[in-house]
Amino acid sequence: PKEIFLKDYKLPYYYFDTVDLKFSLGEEKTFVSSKISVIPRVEGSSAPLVLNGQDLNLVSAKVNEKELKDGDYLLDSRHLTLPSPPSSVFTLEIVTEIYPQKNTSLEGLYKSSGNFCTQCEAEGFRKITYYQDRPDIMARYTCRIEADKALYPVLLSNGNLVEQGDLEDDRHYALWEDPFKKPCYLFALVAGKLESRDDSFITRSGRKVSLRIWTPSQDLPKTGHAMYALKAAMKWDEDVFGLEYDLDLFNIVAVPDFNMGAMENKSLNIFNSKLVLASPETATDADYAAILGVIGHEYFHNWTGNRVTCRDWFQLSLKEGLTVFRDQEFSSDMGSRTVKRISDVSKLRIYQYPQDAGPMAHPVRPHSYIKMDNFYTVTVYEKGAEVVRMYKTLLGSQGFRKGMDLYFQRHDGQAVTCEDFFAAMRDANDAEFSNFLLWYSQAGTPMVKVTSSYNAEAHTFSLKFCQEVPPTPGQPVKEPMFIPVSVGLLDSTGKDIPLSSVHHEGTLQSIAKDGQPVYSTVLRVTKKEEEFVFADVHERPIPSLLRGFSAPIRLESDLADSDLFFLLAHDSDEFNRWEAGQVLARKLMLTLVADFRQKKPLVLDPKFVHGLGSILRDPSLDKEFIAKAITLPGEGEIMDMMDVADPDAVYAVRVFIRKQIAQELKGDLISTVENNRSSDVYVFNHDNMARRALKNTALVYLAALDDPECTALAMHEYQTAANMTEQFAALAAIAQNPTKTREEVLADFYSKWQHNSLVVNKWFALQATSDIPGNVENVRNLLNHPAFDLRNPNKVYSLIGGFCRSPVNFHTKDGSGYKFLGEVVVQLDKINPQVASRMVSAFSRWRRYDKTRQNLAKAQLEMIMSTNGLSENVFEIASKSLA
Ligand code: HT7
Ligand code: ZN
Repeated sequence: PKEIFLKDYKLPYYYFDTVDLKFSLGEEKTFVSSKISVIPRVEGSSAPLVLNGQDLNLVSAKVNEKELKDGDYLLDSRHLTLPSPPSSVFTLEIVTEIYPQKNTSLEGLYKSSGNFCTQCEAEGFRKITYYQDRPDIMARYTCRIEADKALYPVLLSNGNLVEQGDLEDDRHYALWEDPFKKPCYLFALVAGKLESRDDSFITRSGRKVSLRIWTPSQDLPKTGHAMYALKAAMKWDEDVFGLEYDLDLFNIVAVPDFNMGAMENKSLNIFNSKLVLASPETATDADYAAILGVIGHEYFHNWTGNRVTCRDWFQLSLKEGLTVFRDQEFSSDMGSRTVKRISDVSKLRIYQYPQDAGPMAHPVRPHSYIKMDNFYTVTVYEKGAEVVRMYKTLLGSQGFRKGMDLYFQRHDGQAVTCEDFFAAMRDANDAEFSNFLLWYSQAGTPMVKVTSSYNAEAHTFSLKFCQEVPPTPGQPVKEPMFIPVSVGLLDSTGKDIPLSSVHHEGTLQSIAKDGQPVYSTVLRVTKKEEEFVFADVHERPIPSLLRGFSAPIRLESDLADSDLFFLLAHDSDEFNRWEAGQVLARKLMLTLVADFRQKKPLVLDPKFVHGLGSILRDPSLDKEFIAKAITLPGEGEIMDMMDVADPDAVYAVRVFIRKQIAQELKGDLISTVENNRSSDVYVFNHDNMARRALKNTALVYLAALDDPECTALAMHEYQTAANMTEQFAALAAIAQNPTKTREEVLADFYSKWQHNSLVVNKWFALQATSDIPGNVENVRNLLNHPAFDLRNPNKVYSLIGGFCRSPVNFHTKDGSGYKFLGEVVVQLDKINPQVASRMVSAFSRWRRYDKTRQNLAKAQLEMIMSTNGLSENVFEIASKSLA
């Protein structure tokens, strides 16, 4: 397979001005006609016009209405080339025949539950017609759809509906016109039996926008939350960024078969149903929160992605990092900022840090790819969002907004690069931070060591930073990064000390602003080694470092455990209170893992239990914060910190600590459950979600004890739960232990929910991620369960993806977990390469384990590589994992 490089980017030789599409949808095949007005970039150019195409049957091609004959064009399995097209504006007409019914890749035009839909990002439009399938080709589209009227009463595409009517043979048509120029990856079409929930939004300039959410009729009652989220997102973007919606209609369609979460097609967002449908009985608080975030995300793309798009796919983070940042801020404003930040940072640590330290490590802007689909990663999305957040940290809210305004002013309607975004931020603020751009080009998580010292005579407090960016594939040597480190200093009573000034490289910089005291400041760490000395510090302070997680780094400080306990109890930065607890927990777990490996008896530090107990009992704290603060770091995070990851030891230690905490805080945990029961009415707001989160966390701790009292309590919560959040948490609590009750409750849950496929997916995931001994066989059996379907990505993500997250069963020492995954990947690759390559990624960290496990995992990767007809998607991940 061919690797594509950023350095090879060339402007296109031809632009497309208008594109008129016509789809004639049929039961066996579909005809697609396109009429494109082509403009040579340079008048008189004699360059060939190369169009991408895949799995297409070419029916005809015309240039300026003249049919092309065999020698007029070249056709191979991936391209249609016109060797010498006209040298000035011309019309190109192409007709292709495609087979959406057979398209299991869910890319291009395909069928889902009897309805037609499209997915064109990144390079799926080439499966519909021959086209220059690259985002810098922006054109104005019309789309005429013709289909059987009874089977497909609803016909949707981008923009405005300009005409519709009946045709012969019980068919009908609709003509859509999108007034905005767009790249083809934003094209969409939907045809099917759907109904809509209708609402409207009045923009701040007084325009009425019709909002429609389309689903099969039986699901319509579950679209209320999605509509609420959409309207909230529209209002938020106006309030926070001054960005208004630009058409009179906004459609969302929910489909059950979708490779990712959702797609921001212009005015016709297509969503995975799990991110639209919710009712208190069937969806958890986490589902409700995800719907809010993703509806927001796709809506925000209308400006960051659609109005201003990417020049090429290497710039993906330009739209994705920025839009993730925007959806994170939106969710923060709609709920608790601290809790949202904790969740986002946890996600980064659990998923992105391992990627940054493994064979698939790549910069936020990758340098090359074989298959672009493989670069829709946590690095491009979540680390990319952290990069955007750092602009805001450095420039302040107002400075960031000025940068955004300038970005839209300069680039509306264009396809641009990450440098263009950087330049807008810089120029709007007269800022000087050129080596900030390294965040786009250097992979790897910077490691920053901090040492502190207090000078009681000079009343100064020094922080010395030393940074190192680890080598990553293709980047053995790194330059120092520009790292914003937000810092506060606590006095002995736990209050923030006012910061007056700091010495840095021979200058004394004032921190206080306009005579007002300042309690947090952002240090700009830009060198390999650097010292900052705070002046006027009249007692030895405890530093609160990297407040709010101001940069995506690994920070190692010389703080003693007593300092961390102090920060846990007092830091005004709530994120850092949580973080202090996590640092303590990580240290403790690593020590116990070492003890376990040396067969020493495990003893839990009573100070740690005491610290958690104080948090649990503190009525002044937000309940969701408490839930997060008493949750231990996951196994993956601890394994990540070991020279050789030992899943069995980490798992055993985590279970030991959890049981110990449950035992020692049993009384508090029981009252936490009892005092936080819900009323019958489900309310989606922070206070109610926080209460449920705390209750569920306490219940899971208690059930770990596997004693009759706690099991009875969990059963009671399961049976009396009035919503899925509590019912599922009680089920998960009970399912921790390999008992008969577990089997009974799992069976009961399935029989209750067997007709709701989204709930059944939760049931699959719960069993797949389970740590109960010997679960590989169980999961293997579930592959044959009547409700399982390898063609449905949600089912695969629940069962197979869930299984790969189980620290003990996936990594079973006999290799049965790896063998299972290897076999599934080979089977799945023939159906859906995008999903298969997501699954094969679970092998990518095989070198982190002991020799026995390494050999077993490697053997599976080699088996996959030797499979005939392997997709480029899986090839890229498997080969890079082995390299
Ligand atoms: N921009 C969307 C990306 C997407 C996608 C990419 C590859 C394959 C299938 C896909 N479905 C959606 C989603 C987003 O980030 O908003
Ligand atoms: Zn996105």
